Amino acid sequence: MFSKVLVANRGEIAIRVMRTLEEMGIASVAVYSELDRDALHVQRADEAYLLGGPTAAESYLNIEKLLEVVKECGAEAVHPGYGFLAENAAFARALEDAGVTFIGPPASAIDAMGSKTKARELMQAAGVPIVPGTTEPVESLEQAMEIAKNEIGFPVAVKAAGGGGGKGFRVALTEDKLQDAFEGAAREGEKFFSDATVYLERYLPDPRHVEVQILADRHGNVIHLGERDCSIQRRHQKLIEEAPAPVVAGIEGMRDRIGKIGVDAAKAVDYVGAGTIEGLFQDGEYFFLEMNTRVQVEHCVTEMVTGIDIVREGILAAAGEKLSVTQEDVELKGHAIECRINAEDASKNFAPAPGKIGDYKEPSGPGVRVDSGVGPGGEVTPMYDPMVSKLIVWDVDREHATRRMLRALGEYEIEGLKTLIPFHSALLATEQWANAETCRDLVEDKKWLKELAFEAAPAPAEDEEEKVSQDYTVEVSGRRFDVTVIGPAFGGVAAAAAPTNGGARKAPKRGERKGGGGAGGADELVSPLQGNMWKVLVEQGQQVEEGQLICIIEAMKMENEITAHKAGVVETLSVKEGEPIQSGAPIAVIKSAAAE
Ligand code: MV4
Repeated sequence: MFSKVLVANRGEIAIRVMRTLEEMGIASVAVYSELDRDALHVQRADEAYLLGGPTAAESYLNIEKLLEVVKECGAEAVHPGYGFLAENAAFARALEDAGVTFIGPPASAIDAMGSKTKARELMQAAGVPIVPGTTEPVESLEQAMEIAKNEIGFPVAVKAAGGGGGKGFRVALTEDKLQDAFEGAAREGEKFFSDATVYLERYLPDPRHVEVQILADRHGNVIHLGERDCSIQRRHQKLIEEAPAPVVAGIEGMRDRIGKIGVDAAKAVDYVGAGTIEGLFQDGEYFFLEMNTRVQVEHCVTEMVTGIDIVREGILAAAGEKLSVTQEDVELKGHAIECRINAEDASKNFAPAPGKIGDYKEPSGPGVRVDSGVGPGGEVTPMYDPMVSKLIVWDVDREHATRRMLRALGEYEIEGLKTLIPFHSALLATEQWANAETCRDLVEDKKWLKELAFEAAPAPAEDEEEKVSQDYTVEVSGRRFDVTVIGPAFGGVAAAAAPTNGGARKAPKRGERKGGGGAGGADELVSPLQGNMWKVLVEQGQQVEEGQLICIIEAMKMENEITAHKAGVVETLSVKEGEPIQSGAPIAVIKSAAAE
């Protein structure tokens, strides 16, 4: 077994891994960025090394520096956690070349699952059911149209081959929407993954997100630990996860069937370690979506119902040992729920809400687990993930677990920043949650949110609905960084930073630029963020519907779709493709027919 392991991550997952290392008698090495000098994961480790500047690129994504530190500290293995370099095959290979063990699957498995078309092809060959659609890239819009019309039927999902987790995912409900979906998915694929390749799937209208936890060792043992339901998402960000999945528990033999699908999928890529098969469940059928070749945020709910330490099994497997459990040993007991306690303001469309934590008191008592990355006096910086902690509870069944979660959420005290605690409390108290109703687009559509009476949110003005980004200035070691956090409103929090030359740019306040009953007033559509005008989809004089796509602004490698705030005629169009645009700058003036 290893005697020293470097944890190439930060926050709660770094601490989670270190806890298991300590129990296994293995020394832990932390790495950190300039922003994280005082972070909990640094204090928790036996040794700690500075990687570099505050941005992820300078620190947690800095492969060269990580290899240096690995050599210097003498760790025999590296645990990547999730995010950052966890699914980076080049990093896994570089470690292998340096004679250091990557605690995860072989680089070949990361590669195989990284390309979603390749993964679909492999899975189909292995007898794993995939969502009906193409396994070959779709070359052109014409080809997409032909396949959609003649083979799949509408609605159709267009997905980026390099994608995953909902990035580069578009839906065309009807034929006339296919071009937008095709081009949108390709563009996003190009931006995020430098790969414009897309493929098509039949769009399932009301599925549940069900995933299977897999463990595999180098001795040919591949087992599953049952499934999780992660259907409560917003813009593809999971918010609440539970195990087991209510919809699977209700059907005789279904767990074994889904479990076998997961095991077959893992075997097909010679998987080693802990991994997850993500899939869609609808009308008693299960379809493979993608495999995550890492330990996931929500692995804890499976740990609670199985009693198995997933991180420990992953380390054993990486060290060449056998899993400590067999499939027969795996027994699901009770029910577990996890709420992600993000520093976000649900009443402001989940706007990121980083800041310094004041007083802080975690819930405890029977069946309560809190995996946190910060503590009293700690800081959630806009530079990284906005998660404060994961609150996980266990109880004998779903109803009791729900009550326990509500109790625990009530005990949680976090001063200084807004978190999702009120949102979770409200959601878990609904009848829809109690009935485990299907909930596609639940949070997006505000289908339930409408009924939630949490934290009196001032009704946003019609044109203020989509809070998409927030600007911050972060100062580290005398350098100033302008950071734009693009809210989960656009496919996840992506913090990006660029050093600034002092004079911090100020984001105009919406009220200021729109209020006052000025000439433009409520007709004016302004840019909610700074970026580059990527595509303009309307012309001057054109009639548009409320919600119609007007333009796409590229900012920090994210595509931001700007839609019409009202129906009417585009009287003025102030933007051109390829030009930079400032936050608050006018895009268009849309006059409603009635007002003429
Ligand atoms: C889908 C889908 C419907 N049809 N694919 C992809 C990433 C993950 N976040 C969910 N994804 C979906 N892929 C096809 N062919 C619907 C979703 C989906 C979803 C599924 C179950 C529960 C909640 C969901 C929320 C958003 C999207």
